[in-house]
Amino acid sequence: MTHQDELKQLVGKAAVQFIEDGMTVGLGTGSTVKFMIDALGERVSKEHLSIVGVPTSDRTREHANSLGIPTKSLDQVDHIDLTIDGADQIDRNYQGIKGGGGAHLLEKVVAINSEQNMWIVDESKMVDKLGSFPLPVEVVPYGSRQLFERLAAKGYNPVFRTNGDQRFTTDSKNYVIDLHLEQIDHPRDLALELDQMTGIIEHGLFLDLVNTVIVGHENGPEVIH
Ligand code: ABF
Repeated sequence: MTHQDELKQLVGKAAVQFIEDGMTVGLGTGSTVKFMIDALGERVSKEHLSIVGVPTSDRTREHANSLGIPTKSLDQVDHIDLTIDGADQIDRNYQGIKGGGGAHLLEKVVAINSEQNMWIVDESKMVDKLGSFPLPVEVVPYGSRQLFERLAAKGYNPVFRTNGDQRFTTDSKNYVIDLHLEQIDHPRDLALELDQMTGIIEHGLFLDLVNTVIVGHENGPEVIH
């Protein structure tokens, strides 16, 4: 296991301690969350913890179910107590970039329907400014080439995400365009601009959404509220 994976496992296990019996828990997507779900599966089987998971991707649902964690879709529950998810970058204002795994649309849908949101990351994700990680944008396939050209004309350095020699498609069967911006000085302005571009379904700027961040360090998990 790499050092980064050790830190991911550390925060995954730390996060599971915040889950109480009877909770409805949003389950994020990504390799850090995988460690969290592994730890949650142990608590469910050993402590007979009674929880319901609301997954943010097909792969998370399959992983949770394989460990005996019951799951329901968002529309089958009346609320979510706590969502635990990963992130690609978090800045000093606890604004985030998510979507490196292509799941940010359903992650954001689950997040805005959660009473509490927690991000679990290894320390490499903490940055001064967002942007060195390409900003994922989920787009409608029909007209995506025209949208790509509009983003290029804005100087946003768009790249269609691929999966081998095919276009990458999300669980919702949409495409992802990654914007190579290097540095995002005004995340709110950019979010507003992207929100208004027809054809863009959702971008990976997660602003004013997180309540708690657990950062994995060599000397242990740091819990930031
Ligand atoms: C997920 O967590 C995605 O939004 C993001 O890309 C990912 C981070 O990936 P990892 O935990 O594998 O570093 O929520």
